Amino acid sequence: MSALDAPLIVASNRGPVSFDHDDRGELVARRGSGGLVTALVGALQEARGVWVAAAMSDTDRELVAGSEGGRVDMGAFGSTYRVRYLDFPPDTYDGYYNRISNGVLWFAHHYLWDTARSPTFGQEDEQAWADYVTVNRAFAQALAEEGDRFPVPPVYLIQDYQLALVPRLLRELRPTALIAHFSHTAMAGLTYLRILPAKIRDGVLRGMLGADVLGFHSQMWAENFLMSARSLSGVRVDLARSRIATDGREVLVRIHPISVDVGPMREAAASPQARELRRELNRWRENARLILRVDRLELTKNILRGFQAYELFLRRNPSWIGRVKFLALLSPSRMELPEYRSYTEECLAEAERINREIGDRDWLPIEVRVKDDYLGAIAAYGLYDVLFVNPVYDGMNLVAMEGPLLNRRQGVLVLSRNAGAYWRLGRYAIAVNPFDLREMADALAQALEMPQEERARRARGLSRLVLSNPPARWVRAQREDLERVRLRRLGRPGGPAEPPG
Ligand code: GDG
Repeated sequence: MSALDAPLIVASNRGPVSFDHDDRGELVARRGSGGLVTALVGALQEARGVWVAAAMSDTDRELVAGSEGGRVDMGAFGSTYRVRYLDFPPDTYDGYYNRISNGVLWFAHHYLWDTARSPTFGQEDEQAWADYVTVNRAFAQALAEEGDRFPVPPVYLIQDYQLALVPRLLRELRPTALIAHFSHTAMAGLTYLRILPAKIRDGVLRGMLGADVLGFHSQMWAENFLMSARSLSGVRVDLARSRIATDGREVLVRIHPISVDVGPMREAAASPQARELRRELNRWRENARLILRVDRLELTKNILRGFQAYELFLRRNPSWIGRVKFLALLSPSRMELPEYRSYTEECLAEAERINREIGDRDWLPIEVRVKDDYLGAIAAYGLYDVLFVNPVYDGMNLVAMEGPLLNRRQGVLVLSRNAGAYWRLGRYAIAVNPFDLREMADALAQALEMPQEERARRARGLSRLVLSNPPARWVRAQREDLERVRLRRLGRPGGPAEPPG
């Protein structure tokens, strides 16, 4: 059966829905937002597939306890796919998720360490790595079992850095399986990855190489992976064709930028609650122009330098004092990690200092709102004059895509060159080096002072580019890659036409 129509099995750390009890005690399923969930759930519905994920909440765990093998049929919630939950002891999950995934791999892929002082690897990391391997192995085992339940071989779409070992572990269990792995994050270059203990570095790279297809959001990350793979023994890398030969197999390295789902976002933006939120924001902004940022409170998002760049902009362009406001909508994230707690404090203190030094009784230059408020973000997208997206490194960055779709003021996008989104949207944005305060300050000035016609041209270009890549295409492209692999294995090269690049 063609990989385009084969049953679909998805694996990710977090599942597509979160279960909860409503006021009457009934179980309800809430679907996650974002292009990834939309694209994959759409494809799973069509294929009546399975999504394998870790149980997160107590309600997830209740479901696991009351179900056969952790399998939840989403039919009861109006969907046609199944979720299989894996339940891990808290200590094991902590080692796998907080310590290795978020504390080591996330830091490595986004160049987050201050290398004069950190990291130092020791005994504790050995245990945490063992936990990471245990969880990845359990995922691989569950995926193999789920695959066996279909009458024909499925295709596997494995998501992200938390499950980097799954392709290899699944390959060991099912040598002919069709496996794609997608990295939503940035991918660091080889010299930086060499910070990692060899066991972790090689484990991750060889783990990923168990797949047939490795997907990335941008060329920067794909190239970094190819160069790192070249350092492994027994691996041959064809840079020009973006292919890797290993273990008698071929691995394709592909670029498939994800997108956002415009329909539900526009619906949410048109809701009475969003309208009310916009009215409130308009009252708050008064006649000032609005610079907006929307981020998880996350080290990679470069919030601190963002405030400092804005301060520099105000100091160098005093005519803007009192005429512009910077709204930072920040949703709390990973507060289990000390680095995130102290970063949050630093960001808040810096905003306060700037307000104290530059603001006065009638005008404060920065407003920071720290809360989980997706609708608030959707509402604010409508109103910005400048959307400031300056991550130090970012796999893609969905905010850079969502803003232009919902904005009503022909707002300008200021975008870091180190965001995957730059690879797609860069020509219509003002590009910045996220470490260079001066360049970011100048970009803010340029954005605020840009002539109307130029703003309109860029805003049109951005929304056209985003709309031209619906989320379903992202899944389809990965299936097409797997179909090429399947045909090649059968000795029948060809299949879906290969896209350029
Ligand atoms: C990874 C990669 C890659 C905003 N406020 C709230 C909220 N949002 C939504 C936004 C947007 C999403 O969260 C954040 O998008 P990012 O792209 O910044 O995502 P990351 O979390 O860093 O995720 C990233 C992405 O995967 C997809 O492949 O683009 O590079 O790092 O949709 O509108 N969501 C909730 N509460 C809020 O207050 N729940």
